[in-house]
Amino acid sequence: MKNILVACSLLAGASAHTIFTQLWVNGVAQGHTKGIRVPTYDGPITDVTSNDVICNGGPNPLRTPLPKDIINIKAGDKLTAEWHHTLDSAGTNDNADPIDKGHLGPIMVYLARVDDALTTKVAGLKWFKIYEDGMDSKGQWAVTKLYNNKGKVDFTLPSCVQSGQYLLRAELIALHAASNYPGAQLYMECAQINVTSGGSATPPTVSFPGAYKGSDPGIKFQLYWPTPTSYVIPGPTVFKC
Ligand SMILES: *[C@@H]1O[C@H](CO)[C@@H](O)[C@H](O)[C@H]1NC(C)=O
Ligand SMILES: [Cu+2]
Repeated sequence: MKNILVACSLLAGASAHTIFTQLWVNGVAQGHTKGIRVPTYDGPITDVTSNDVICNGGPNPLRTPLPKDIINIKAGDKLTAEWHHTLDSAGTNDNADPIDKGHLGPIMVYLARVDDALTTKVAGLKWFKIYEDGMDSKGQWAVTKLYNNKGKVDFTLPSCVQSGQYLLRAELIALHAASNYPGAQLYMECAQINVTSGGSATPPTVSFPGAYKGSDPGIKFQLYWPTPTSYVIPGPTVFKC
């Protein structure tokens, strides 16, 4: 019975994906898709070795022309990433907005320094993680909090990060089909930002692709049975000032 229910929920949720569509700075919305490289389709990336895990693309071509806006942020500002089922589902009665409730998993945010936030070259960038949320001790997932908060996730731009331009990569991983690899559904978009009033931090970095492996316990993961009691978020530890 349990297996039948799981199979049905997989079918029902198969296309209820998600897109990071708006960045807020200190509670101020910056505009729907403004400064964010959004895809034309809301599908997942499942190959963690592909360049498509950097800022999406591949099976979900990026909308062109790429945005020309760069969002100004002061180091230490409170940011909010807002996700929606599709580019058009915000404010509709789509019950799979911001995402299908069954797409449980973690949410992470990374930064990579760039000379120009409008750069089209994303291969080879060096990333550090500034936020993560997985599953808490009561079994509540980051995605459930996001769903209950209408797609919004709050985090802080670390106050010691150097001033300059960055790509901000916000990522959600849905684990409902992750018991084998490939199966985990990675959803990520990159926002173009300009950090001011920064410090002098030199965080350790990782590469995309490279930061995740198909065998990582947070990528190949059994979500349903036995009921998980812990979850190891993939990638590096969160950088703290
Ligand atoms: C970044 O912010 C600084 C300080 O306000 C400004 O001088 C610079 O023009 C900005 N760069 C971009 C690309 O917006
Ligand atoms: Cu999906």
